[in-house]
Amino acid sequence: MRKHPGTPWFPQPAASEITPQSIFAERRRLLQLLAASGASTGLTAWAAREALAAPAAPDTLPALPSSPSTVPGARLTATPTPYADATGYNNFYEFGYDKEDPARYAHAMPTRPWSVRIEGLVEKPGTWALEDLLRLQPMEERIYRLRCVEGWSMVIPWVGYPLAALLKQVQPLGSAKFVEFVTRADREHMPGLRRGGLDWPYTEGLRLDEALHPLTLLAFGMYGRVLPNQNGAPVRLVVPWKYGFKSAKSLVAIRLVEHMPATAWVKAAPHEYGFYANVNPGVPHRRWSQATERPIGQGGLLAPKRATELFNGYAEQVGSLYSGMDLKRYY
Ligand SMILES: Nc1nc2c(c(=O)[nH]1)N[C@H]1C(S)=C(S)[C@@H](COP(=O)(O)O)O[C@H]1N2
Ligand SMILES: [Mo]
Repeated sequence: MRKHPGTPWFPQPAASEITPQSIFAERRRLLQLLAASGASTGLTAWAAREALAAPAAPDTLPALPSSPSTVPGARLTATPTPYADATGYNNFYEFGYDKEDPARYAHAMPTRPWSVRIEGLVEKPGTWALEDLLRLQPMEERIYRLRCVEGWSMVIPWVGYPLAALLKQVQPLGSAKFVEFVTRADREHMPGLRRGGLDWPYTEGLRLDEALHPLTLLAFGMYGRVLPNQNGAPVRLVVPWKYGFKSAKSLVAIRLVEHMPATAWVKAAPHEYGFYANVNPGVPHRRWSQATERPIGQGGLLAPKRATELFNGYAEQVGSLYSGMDLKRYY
């Protein structure tokens, strides 16, 4: 992987191997493919709009559409949230507590060089350069609904591959039962770290079987482009059946452990946030109902709410992970 100052960090062919015209053609081809394969889904509108848009951005991240037969429920039949809303209304508390703060400040965070440490109970611990993560396997497009615990939701076409692909490479030991995720904490570039509230770095966790579930995504891009910093560049987790806070941004370490790890939210407010954090309209937050949600980018505060679904609509795929568990107790 060559590093050129001032160019994007993802692997690129040398300038001699590619012309701007062929980049554009490749993007068009990708979008046409997406539009064709997404017929009668929300993807169509999105891809069609993007296909018409002017020249390819230099931050294109091609992905194959995921096949609904290999990943049931991976593609929602809902219209994606407008890009401007998905990148302008964010939670990334390292950059501040207002929804506009991440878009305002995160661009200053350097996202290369970047690496992710794989540690703990694995056969092959080590440090993965971002370039190696990007090459591990072809990227897929996955349209998922992200439901924030605060009561709003978005529909986002992510680009990535299952976290399981990476975990299989590093081979968890039999004693590994949970996965802990550690994210970047950088005082120089993250103004939010100077404020209290959460214990930095922001950490999250999953049970190993949740981490290995094919819906659990390691995402590098969205809307066919590399992730904007405010959405968790250069690599984040996306766990679609859990509240948004489980989907940790800007990962720097993935640690396989035996015992349930503490997480930033459980440490900050143990009565309000549980380890599981499965989306569940029947289990209210201590201070508000979780029965409905406000879709972002569809008419603002006056927009009609939609009913929140058990496991955020992915019950058929993930319900069996929790059979026999009291979801009111393990919230
Ligand atoms: N490192 C880190 N990851 C994070 C957060 C955060 O504050 N820091 N916020 C979480 C919350 S509360 C939500 S709802 C989602 C929002 O993701 P989005 O901004 O890409 O929609 O990111 C999650 N991941
Ligand atoms: Mo959230």
